[in-house]
Amino acid sequence: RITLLQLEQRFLCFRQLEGVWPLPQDFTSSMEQYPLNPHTFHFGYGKQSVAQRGCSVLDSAFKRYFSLVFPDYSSGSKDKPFTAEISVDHDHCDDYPNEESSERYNLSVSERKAVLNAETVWGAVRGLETFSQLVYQDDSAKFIILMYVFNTFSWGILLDTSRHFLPVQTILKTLDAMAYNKFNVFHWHIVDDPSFPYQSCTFPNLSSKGAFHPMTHIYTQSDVRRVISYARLRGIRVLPEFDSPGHTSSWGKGTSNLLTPCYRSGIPSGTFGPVNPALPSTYQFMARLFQEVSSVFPDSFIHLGGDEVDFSCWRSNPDIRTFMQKMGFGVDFAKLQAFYMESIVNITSALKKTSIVWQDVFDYHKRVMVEVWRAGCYLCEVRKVAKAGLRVILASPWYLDQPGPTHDWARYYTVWPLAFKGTDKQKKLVIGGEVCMWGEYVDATNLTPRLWPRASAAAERLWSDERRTSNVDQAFPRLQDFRCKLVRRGIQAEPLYIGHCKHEFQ
Ligand code: CP6
Repeated sequence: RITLLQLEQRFLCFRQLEGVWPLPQDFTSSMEQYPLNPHTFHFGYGKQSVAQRGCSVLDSAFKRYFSLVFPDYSSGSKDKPFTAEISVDHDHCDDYPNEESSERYNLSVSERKAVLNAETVWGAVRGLETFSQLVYQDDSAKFIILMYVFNTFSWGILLDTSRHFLPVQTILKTLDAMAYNKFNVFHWHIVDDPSFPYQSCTFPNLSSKGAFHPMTHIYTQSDVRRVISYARLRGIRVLPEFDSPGHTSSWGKGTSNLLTPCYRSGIPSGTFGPVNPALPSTYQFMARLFQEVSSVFPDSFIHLGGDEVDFSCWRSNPDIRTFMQKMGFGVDFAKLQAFYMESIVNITSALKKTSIVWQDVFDYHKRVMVEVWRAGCYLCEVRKVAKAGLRVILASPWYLDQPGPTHDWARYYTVWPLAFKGTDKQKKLVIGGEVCMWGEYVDATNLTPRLWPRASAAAERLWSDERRTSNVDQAFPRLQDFRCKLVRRGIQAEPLYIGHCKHEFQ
């Protein structure tokens, strides 16, 4: 191991810009290098900044990034020959990030001073991440000078906490890694068929009966608040999904009359299907549940699922068939499904939330934001949704849950979400991409290496200018390097290929 003194000398320089992942949209760099010393370094607010000391988002980001830049030191100095001065135009210190939050920033570094200007604190957090990646840790360093940065798309990562419970610590760790990769949405697929870990105030039986364990495998209200506030400080939105009417088996354990009883040979078989769309009590239940969910999760978006509804149980049930006759649906179960989803969308709209649904719903209901997940010609689907004037999120090319060789990263890197025929206005409707980590084969033991650095490949695709970042061979050494940085920061990202990390020698 090297001594502290040697370490200090190593922290001395900003590294070349190509060491930043995902690559900024626009930048220039000079050949200069500037020394940094943990004893004389300081993050501070610029004089013209609207936010000043006491701003929760920036105060805590300064602390985090100080330890990321100087891993073995805990605080800055009184005597400040090098200041990183951060200024923002708006004070959103107590807000949550939302779809309009600007993440633009402008960072310039010169001798004795770095200046980071952003419209919002969220942009400043992104800029601090870049700054931390510019600090060099050994001698072949070069320089960096000036850059302008903004993101192309936004969006994020889906974690599934129903197939396997993920401890809160695991979620927080993933939020750290997301911030390092500049992902800005955590799509929390919190409940599904196998278990219902969300502890509801209104319906406590949902988790006490539907979770894998009623005490240890649940997310309490305080767990959820902790996740939301941890994400907020990193500029990450938390978007909950309560998927229905399919994928709801676990909901049946703590409720009565919510799921459809399936029939065999004219009598109830004892098994249950999707949510029962024929009973008024179903909609009363959903209204109360979504009322709670929309106050617990501050984000204005809510994911309603709507995918993979199996009609066979509905078809077997005589009460459902009678209801369909009464409603004039005949034997068209898609109409029944549309009636159900419309009612749920109405409930969430009344709560002033913007609904997102899986692409299945778009086939019969063309009014809300759509997430495309099916394989095949996913750009055909993106184009259809955009043509209908609806916003769209693309997930199909970034299914990372299945085990696969890490060199799959190149497949995730060479995705072109806008490569469909359409107008500029239609392309603007593609608001983001999402990496889906479904939970069938994933729990806390393997989540991190399965996610990183493969999700990093998607991160650069979704953040950076595609003209500058289309070459896999050029990206490879940068991604290898970034993966080492993740490992150094305590994220157990798996290796891309043969090689070693520089920090292993320290
Ligand atoms: N769970 C839920 C899943 C999937 C979906 N919804 C899924 C289906 C097929 C594949 C991967 C995931 N596991 N609720 C579809 C959106 Cl290949």
